[in-house]
Amino acid sequence: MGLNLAQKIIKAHLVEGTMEPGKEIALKIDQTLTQDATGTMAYLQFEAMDLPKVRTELSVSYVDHNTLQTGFENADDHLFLQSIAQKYGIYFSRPGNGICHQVHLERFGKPGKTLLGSDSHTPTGGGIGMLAIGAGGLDVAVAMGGGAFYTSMPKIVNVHLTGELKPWVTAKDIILELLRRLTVKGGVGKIFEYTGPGVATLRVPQRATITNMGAELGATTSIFPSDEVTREFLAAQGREADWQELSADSDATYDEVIEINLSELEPLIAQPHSPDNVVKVKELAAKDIAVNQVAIGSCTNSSYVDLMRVAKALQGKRVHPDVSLVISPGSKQVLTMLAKNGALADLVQAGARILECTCGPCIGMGQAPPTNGVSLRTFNRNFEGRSGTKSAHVYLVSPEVAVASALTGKITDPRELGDYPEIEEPNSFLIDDGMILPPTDEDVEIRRGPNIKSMPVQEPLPESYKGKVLLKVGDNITTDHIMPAGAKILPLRSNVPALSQHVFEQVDQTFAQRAKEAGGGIILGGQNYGQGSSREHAALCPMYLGIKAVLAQSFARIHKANLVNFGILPLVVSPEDYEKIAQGDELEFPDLRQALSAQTGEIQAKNLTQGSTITLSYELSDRQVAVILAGGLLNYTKNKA
Ligand code: MIC
Ligand code: SF4
Repeated sequence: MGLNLAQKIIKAHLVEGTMEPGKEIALKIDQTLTQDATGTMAYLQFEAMDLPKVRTELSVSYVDHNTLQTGFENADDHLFLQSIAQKYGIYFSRPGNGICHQVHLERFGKPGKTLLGSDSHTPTGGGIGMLAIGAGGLDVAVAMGGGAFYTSMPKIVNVHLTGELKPWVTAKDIILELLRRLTVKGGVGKIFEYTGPGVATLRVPQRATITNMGAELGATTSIFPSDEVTREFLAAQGREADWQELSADSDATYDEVIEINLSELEPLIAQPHSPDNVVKVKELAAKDIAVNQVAIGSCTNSSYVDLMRVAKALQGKRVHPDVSLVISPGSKQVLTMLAKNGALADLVQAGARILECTCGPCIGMGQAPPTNGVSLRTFNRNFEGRSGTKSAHVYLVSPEVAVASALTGKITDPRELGDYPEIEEPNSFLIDDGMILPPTDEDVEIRRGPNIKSMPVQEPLPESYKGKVLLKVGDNITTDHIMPAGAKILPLRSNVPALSQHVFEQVDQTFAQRAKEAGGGIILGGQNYGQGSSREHAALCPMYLGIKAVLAQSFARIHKANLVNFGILPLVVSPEDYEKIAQGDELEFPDLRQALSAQTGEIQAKNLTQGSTITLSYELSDRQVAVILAGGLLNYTKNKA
């Protein structure tokens, strides 16, 4: 029987396990990427492994998140990261060079390779046929040390594309359509593999928009075949030698099939506060919704073609007086090309505010919208408060919808703009890697500013445990709820004690204080707990506050792995028991270690407050159980050594 493309790459990298959906597999990792907001922790962890150099084919450290530098913290982190990169054989992409996923696609990604990144949008690399997966920083540190990456074997979904996109309908609308159909938890435990005649109609940046935002489905990753279109892209990047043809066997099978006829799609929009709250743009256009801000950029939609089209649509026109239009190009390559061909002048003349080539407003690093403001963004997440303004209404759209709305001042169907500006992808991109420092053999001293604090350690799991349910939350809690980002808090990413004060602060201001006073406790969540970003701080900081277990109806993949890595027990609670447990209840887990070691998949807990007993379940591999018993992956690895 033939293999699909995802299976082929997995098979070629499989070091443990079998390719049976749901079973744990271990993969050899060829490439890693980190960004500065998760990278500082990842490198502190790598340092602790005491290895002379990274053991991957390629590792790149990007600085793209924390670039506001309102105090010394970010700049200190950048120096730390630069010196670490030099010391351990890692490429260093300097601040200003671009957003990690965009730059990695342009300059480093290779079809058929595995890429592990400490950022949930690492699957962007699937746009050129990589198996690119997001993970917590500790998993990436282990991969840099040559260790395998453990995950459960996903189901492979065939997204079969037919037809062709109509003018003003875009790749963003394809992924929004999938989010509309499947929701933010529809992709958990799955890889989305794109096939069919529609694939050839999509250029690499369009494919990358789709694989990027597959993260919002909760998917393990998404992948396109590597074909002639991929070859042309890599050739235009001066990297044709990195190309190889890759696709599924003709008799490949899949666990599920989804059909999308591209010709039938229309411009779509995700409404506040979730990427799956998707409707047709024309429905909202009919409602005359005034727009305060339009933000174009992020790792989802900031390619050369995206921004050229925006520039063309703005040429000779002026942004609506009530709209602030901000644009953050994806990379120095994109921005320089726009500057050289004059498109940048068109953008500036039209009234756009040009930001540096970083994540910027996507992660709340500046450009927070006004109170109750409406912000249209070409980004991938519109979780409440992520923009920096809790009362803001953030919508997710294509650059086409964004620019149309920036011109009219209200949510607008771009088809109203008339002729679609045809933009060709260039035959050759501007290649200048001067802002990427290659590894050297020089011996360097690590520069550690006062913001870089050491990693806290966790005790092994106790024999039995008693603790209070400190917080009860609902479905689809994001890691932005658990560990918020934004301009005020993000600079504390390498300072766990300080960062921990902010855990759950969007949800309950008193949480951190209460957790400290109680000496830790338990969190109770609904479905898809921990969706969104890969930030391991959403496990690490609760661990620091003494959280020992999270009870949820289901977990998002990366967050569950992060909980295990930091010795926090992820337990599954039934919807009925979830209803019965109240915030403040005291739970007791007698013989916890023993119950877990027995690997029965079930654990009993006594609700001391209510005088009842509940049965919780867990899905953990033997390795994961051992990690939790040890008090996390660092202890586990040390014990093994
Ligand atoms: C995000 O988009 O939420 C981030 C910021 O890129 C995160 C990583 C982080 O929190 O540092 C992600 O997606 O993993
Ligand atoms: Fe940066 Fe936003 Fe992409 Fe995250 S989603 S990597 S914050 S641009």
